Amino acid sequence: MREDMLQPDIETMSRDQLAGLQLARLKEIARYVYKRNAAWRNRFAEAGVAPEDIGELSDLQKLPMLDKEGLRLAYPDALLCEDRQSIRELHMSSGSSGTPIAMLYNQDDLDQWAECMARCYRMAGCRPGDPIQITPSFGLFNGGFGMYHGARRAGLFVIPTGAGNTARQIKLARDFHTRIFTGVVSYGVRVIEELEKQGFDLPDLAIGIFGAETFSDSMKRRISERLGVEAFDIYGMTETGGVGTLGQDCPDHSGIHLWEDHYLAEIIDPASREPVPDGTPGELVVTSLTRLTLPVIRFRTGDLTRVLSRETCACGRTHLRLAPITGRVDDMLIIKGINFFPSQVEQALLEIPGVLPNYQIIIEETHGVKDVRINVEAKPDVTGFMVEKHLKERLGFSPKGDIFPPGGLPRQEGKAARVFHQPGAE
Ligand code: DLL
Repeated sequence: MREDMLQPDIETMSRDQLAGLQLARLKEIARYVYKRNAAWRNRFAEAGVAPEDIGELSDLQKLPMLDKEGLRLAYPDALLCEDRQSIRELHMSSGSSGTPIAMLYNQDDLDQWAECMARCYRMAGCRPGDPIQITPSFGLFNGGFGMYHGARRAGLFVIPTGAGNTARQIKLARDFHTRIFTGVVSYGVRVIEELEKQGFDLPDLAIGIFGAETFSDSMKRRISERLGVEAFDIYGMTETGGVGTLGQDCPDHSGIHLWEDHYLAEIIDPASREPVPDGTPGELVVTSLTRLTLPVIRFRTGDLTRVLSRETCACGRTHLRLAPITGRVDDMLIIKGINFFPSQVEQALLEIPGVLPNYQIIIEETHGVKDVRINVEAKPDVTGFMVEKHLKERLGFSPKGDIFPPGGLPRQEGKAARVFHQPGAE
């Protein structure tokens, strides 16, 4: 019995077996959506394809892609493939641009979600009875409930604190010997601040599971060291069924294992929409093979990553590994001809000793010319010159900005907004 695997047979299945399973499931899900939903039939018809045209895995490319806009237009339930009576839960993305995206679940979908999440927990070293503190919010955001469903499946002792009230979170973690701490990445930073303020640590903590935001290597290092945990990067999104559905890194920390029996991954060039070879960065496109109420086929996630490896991992798992998500296709900033992602700014900032993981990237526009200011919190011995010099070395340009004392920048609940556009600058 391997304690670190929930389903060893599936998690270590040979690549050939996995491909066979994926093909069978792809054919099935194509037939299923076609039979169950008129909007899916129309989508297939517009692309000139029918479920019978899927003979091998590469035929996936004949199927039409679905993007966020398509899902927004389908709000609340135009792509529903199950009977209304069988629906058991709703989650929704907050949707920065107006109409949200809704995800509906029947019992099988909830079980599938719990299974994916529980695999992540076991992979991170969580064992039945371990106290787990779940700090993402419980509500329409999928983070809290997804981690809850998975923790029940994995037999953990659930402490469902939800978001906020950091002082109380720490008290509970001490009183109930929390071993596993979960949250959105920026909340890990909040907890560290509070611990430093209170002047103690949490000796029982061993595992930190964070996600929902880009998680640079420097941030991982900080969180691991200061919180005294092994930090794991968990991935998922509303559209694929929520947190953990797309996997997590294992103790080898050599990429995010994507649960390939449940999801088919493609990486495309976002401009041409053509597939790119393994190792080349691009946009992740995902097909859910086993979800029933609102399956997605060739969903353009907007997330940038690359396939790191399809070889068997040191942990024994065969499911492919993705690079940590570097950002979203539409996050890329172009300032004075230089392209960069907010995650690169974070990585560079945190390499400077004394700089704290709270920052703002402010895009300003004067007479049609864009410029960027980077405000950051830092300890008193950090100077503006040090920050500018390091950013120049790492990013190729030297943004202006201010240094704030620890706690000087505003705090946010939930996912942290890092990029702000000043009026007039778009
Ligand atoms: O953020 C699910 C989640 C909750 C993941 C808690 C991990 C922990 P959404 O609100 O739908 O769902 O946002 C999904 O967040 O497309 C990515 O852009 C980003 N994201 C999620 N996980 C990661 C990660 C949840 N590990 C969107 N690294 C996704 C980087 C992530 N970005």
